[in-house]
Amino acid sequence: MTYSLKSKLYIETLFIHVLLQSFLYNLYMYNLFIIIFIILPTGVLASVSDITTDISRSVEKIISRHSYLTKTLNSTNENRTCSLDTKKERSSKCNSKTHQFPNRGILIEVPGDKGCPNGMVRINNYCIDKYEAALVEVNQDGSWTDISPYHHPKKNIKIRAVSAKGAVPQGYINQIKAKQACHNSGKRLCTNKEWLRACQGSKKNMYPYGKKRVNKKCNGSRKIHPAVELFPKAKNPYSKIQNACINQLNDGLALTGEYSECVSDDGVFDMMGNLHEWTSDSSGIFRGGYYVDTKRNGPGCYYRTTAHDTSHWDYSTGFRCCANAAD
Ligand SMILES: [Ca+2]
Repeated sequence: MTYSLKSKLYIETLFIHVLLQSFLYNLYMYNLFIIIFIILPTGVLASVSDITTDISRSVEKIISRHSYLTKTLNSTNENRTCSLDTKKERSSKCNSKTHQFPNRGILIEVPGDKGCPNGMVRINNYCIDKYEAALVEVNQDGSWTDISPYHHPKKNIKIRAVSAKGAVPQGYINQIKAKQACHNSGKRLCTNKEWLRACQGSKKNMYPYGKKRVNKKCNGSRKIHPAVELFPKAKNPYSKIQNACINQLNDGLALTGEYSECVSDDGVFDMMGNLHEWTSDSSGIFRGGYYVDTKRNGPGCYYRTTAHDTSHWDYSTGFRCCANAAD
């Protein structure tokens, strides 16, 4: 019996051992199965997913950057289009009370000649603006704010003259404001003598471009007076010459430097035509004629208007600045 009992215990122990081994083996295989077919693929997929996500984000960044650049480029082009191609807009949708800002973002002065402030050409011992002046408002921190070139400058703002190519020059200004604008740019208005010398060039020509008049080299022969065109039914259209829409008509006021041959041998543009230009003369003289007429008050550079005092302004009155050369 003793032997049988021992044998029975042995067999039972062996049986339990086999079961346990089998269980452990199955558990091992089960874990192996889980690892091979579930955990590993999930990990791989997760890694692939992470990589895919990273790639997607990179692509999104690239697309976003491209979109930003495209928008910026389009925005720049829109601004430039508004700034440089405004003539159609000028005549078709003009409201005289609306302030337009065609010079936004384009008023860039090139470095001046030796001894001269920016935007200026040197002639002997003085400097003169290369272009008819545009205006900006100077903020307290020294930065600039655009103002409309089609309106007389508002009271109580600090204005500054800018000499830049491709700008709508400032009309609607009297000598008092023009003088302030030059002063705030570290410049001054030109004397009659300085202005005349700059217009005639080193050869003392009658016209900026030479000795004989050549039609259409300068902007000075518009066929219809713009006030008459804008107010055809008015009893006296000439009483409306401060209207902001006048200089926004087609074929009227040109951009600075637009008439590329209207230039002196010193490189000064638009001395004849486009806008009249105030000088420093205390009696109130502006010179050069404007886009309707460059003959009535004298030929070419000798055109001078003395009919108004220094507080007068209308659509045709502009200016440019001079300065003493630094050495
Ligand atoms: Ca002019």
